[in-house]
Amino acid sequence: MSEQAKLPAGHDPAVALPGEVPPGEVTLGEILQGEVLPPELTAKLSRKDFVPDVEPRWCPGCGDYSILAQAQRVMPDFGVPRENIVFISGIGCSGRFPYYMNTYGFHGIHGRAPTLATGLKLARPELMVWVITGDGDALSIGGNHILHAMRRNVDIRVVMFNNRIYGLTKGQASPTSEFGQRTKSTPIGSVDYPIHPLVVALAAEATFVARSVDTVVDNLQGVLERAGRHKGAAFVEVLQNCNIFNDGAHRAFTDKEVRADRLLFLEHGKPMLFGKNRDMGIRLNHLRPEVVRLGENGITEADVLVHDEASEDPTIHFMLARIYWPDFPVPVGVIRNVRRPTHDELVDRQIEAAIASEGAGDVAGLLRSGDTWTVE
Ligand SMILES: Cc1ncc(C[n+]2csc(CCOP(=O)(O)OP(=O)(O)O)c2C)c(N)n1
Ligand code: SF4
Ligand SMILES: [Mg+2]
Repeated sequence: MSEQAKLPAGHDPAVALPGEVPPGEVTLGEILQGEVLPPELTAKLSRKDFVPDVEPRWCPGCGDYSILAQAQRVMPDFGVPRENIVFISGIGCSGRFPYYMNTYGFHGIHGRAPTLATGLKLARPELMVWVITGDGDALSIGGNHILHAMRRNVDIRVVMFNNRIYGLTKGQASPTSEFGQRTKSTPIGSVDYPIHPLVVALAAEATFVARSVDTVVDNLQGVLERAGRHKGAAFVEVLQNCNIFNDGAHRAFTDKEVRADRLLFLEHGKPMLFGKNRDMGIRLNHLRPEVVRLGENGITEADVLVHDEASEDPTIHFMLARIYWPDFPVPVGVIRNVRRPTHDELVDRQIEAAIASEGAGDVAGLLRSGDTWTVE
């Protein structure tokens, strides 16, 4: 079904959904720049332009390769010159990503990529800023940082590679490792309950929240493209296989043979149907989600929930972020997509208003004003 579609079915690609920069004649690059760029900068780039002259160093078979390839594929579509794109990462196997993108990049310290990105976006709002992070980087040491970047609606796109393990440090439990999972740091089983990353993103008020899978490449491209066009804080969870330390963590519902029955491909404005025959659906029963089969007990398509990614009320979005295999199919695609003024827009407005009422600032005068002391 929609796995093949880059944008939700029924969605005219020339018309932007709420919260999106419209694809079409005006490129995202022009909008970010606030001006029309000279043609040599907007000349259509290709995937190859984003492939640098270095060989990626991940384990053979790692899911990171596919995420990199899909990101390189969608990047030319934005019409943003490479020198105006920045990938910022923390520490982890995922943290190597900026080296493999032929753009500007910044390999930061553990968990602090959202912080670096916030500063960069504030200083240079015309840049397109991406954050690449892992489940440990984003939700252990960086948990606090990710929350505040999201709640401020900083105009950045966070892509979290979720392999449910610390890969780089060779296999310790992460905040998304399963309860009871045996890892190097939990040899007789983890007694910690895993975090649902998208629930955290929603709770932190992210304005774009989505999930995809490293091996479901069309869906992944579509989600990255939509995240790229979003204006505001975007959080994308990519279910990624670490074939060395947590092989097959997502296999039960992402393998080709089973995914039609076990993934729920979300489409804005469409009923939440899934299954090879599209005869299974999700409905609400006394505020609880429930899997139903069309035709059984008088159930029809009209009973099935219709996905509304643009709803300001996040109740159903929270439900979608929480339901999971084996009790439910795993939702993939865009869960939430709303438009709110971004951090840099609000700061700009504040500065303009302050200058209008107080006049232009004088830093030297400010430093010399009020109480001053001489330290002897
Ligand atoms: C301050 C600090 N603490 C701990 C570490 C060790 N460390 C490096 S990467 C990592 C976890 C990475 O896991 P994750 O974010 O899931 O990335 P993955 O390697 O799985 O892509 C840890 C604990 C560090 N580099 N710096
Ligand atoms: S340790 Fe895992 S996540 Fe890291 S490169 Fe190897 S397979 Fe990928
Ligand atoms: Mg990890």
